[in-house]
Amino acid sequence: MSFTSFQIKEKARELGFQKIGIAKAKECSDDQNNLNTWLEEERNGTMVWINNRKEERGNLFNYFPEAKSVISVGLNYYVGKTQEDLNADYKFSNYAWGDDYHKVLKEKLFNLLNWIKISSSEVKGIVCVDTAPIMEKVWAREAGLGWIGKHTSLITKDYGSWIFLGELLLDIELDYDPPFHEDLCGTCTACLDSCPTKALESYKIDAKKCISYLTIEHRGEFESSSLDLEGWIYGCDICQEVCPWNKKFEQTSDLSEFQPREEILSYKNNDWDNLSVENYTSLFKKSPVKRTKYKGLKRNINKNRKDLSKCE
Ligand code: B12
Ligand code: SF4
Ligand code: SF4
Repeated sequence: MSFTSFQIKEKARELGFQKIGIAKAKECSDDQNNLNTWLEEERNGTMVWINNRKEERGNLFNYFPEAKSVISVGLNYYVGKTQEDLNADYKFSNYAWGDDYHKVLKEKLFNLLNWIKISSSEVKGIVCVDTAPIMEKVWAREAGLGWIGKHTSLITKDYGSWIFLGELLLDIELDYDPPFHEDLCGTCTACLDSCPTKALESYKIDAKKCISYLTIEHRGEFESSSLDLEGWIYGCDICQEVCPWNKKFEQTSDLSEFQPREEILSYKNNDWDNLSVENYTSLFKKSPVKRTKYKGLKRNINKNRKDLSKCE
């Protein structure tokens, strides 16, 4: 092998990742138990795809039997703006203001894999970003990037939790980083106290109650008429906005792909209320918002519109 762990990290940094760590591939039985209990308690709602591949998600070797190393990377997406910078009363999660992160991270990770293959063409690797059946936050923790907070997202000491995660799984041994086994949440409960739908218990989420799930993953009409989306038409950032680690350590990314699309900043309530299929299609080209489809986004806008009109 003609490269070292150090050189892989240098290359990953050159590709733009702020956080990089390497974990030894292994079974993580406590995390697997947490996943299984979470599923037994039906906290996944209608996300049956988590249950369908739980054997792989809970044990990396069921997904990639030859795995030896997990290169975990983090890409900062905080762009220095908040919901206050949007012109509408509607709120729109900052992770979806720009281009689809799946594509952005995958491109960089494939670049890294191809670079490795130049010197060792026989190396087998798998690029993962979000959709692969693995527990990304667990691997980020094992690779030393940070800890899983009470709001269940991965927090880093230098960028807070505003980072996307991705992995390159390899069938070769490398030098490993120490896992991040500290829990720096301490006695703080800001996220638990601020979640408007009480979706969070310490370190555990009930996705069915989470506004992010309801506005992105849930299909069809909302069952409860008393549901309040608190103005969010796509995703929800509250538990991250209130986290002291974000308030103190968030750093602004100048990555062009993650900068907010002009319309997201400038649209008024009226523009969202009258969003046409054509506007939707052009505005959300290459964006993660495509996941809800026009119908889903429209449903979210209408639900919030009814709540807003009650306050007028
Ligand atoms: C399903 C999913 C969701 C679901 C469920 C969220 C969740 N926390 O599980 C919904 C739709 C709600 C969601 C929302 C969001 N998501 Co999401 N999501 C995922 C996905 C695809 C799988 C997560 C999963 O497997 N969940 C099942 C649970 C059981 O697994 P887990 O959370 O990893 O399990 C740990 C903890 O939950 C905890 N735990 C669970 N049960 C128990 C029990 C006990 C006793 C203890 C102590 C601990 C504990 O420990 C587990 C490990 O041991 C990942 C990508 C991936 N492949 O991992 C992205 C991912 C987690 N999402 C991401 C993002 C950005 C979001 C949002 C911020 C988007 C938004 N702004 O709207 C929100 C955040 C909401 C929140 N508070 O978590 C990022 C998070 C990046 C980061 N820094 O952590 C990921 C990693 C995608 C990526 N590639 O960047 N998401
Ligand atoms: S994303 Fe919003 S609804 Fe979901 S757990 Fe966090 S604060 Fe609660
Ligand atoms: S708000 Fe407090 S408890 Fe919640 S994740 Fe951040 S530090 Fe941890």
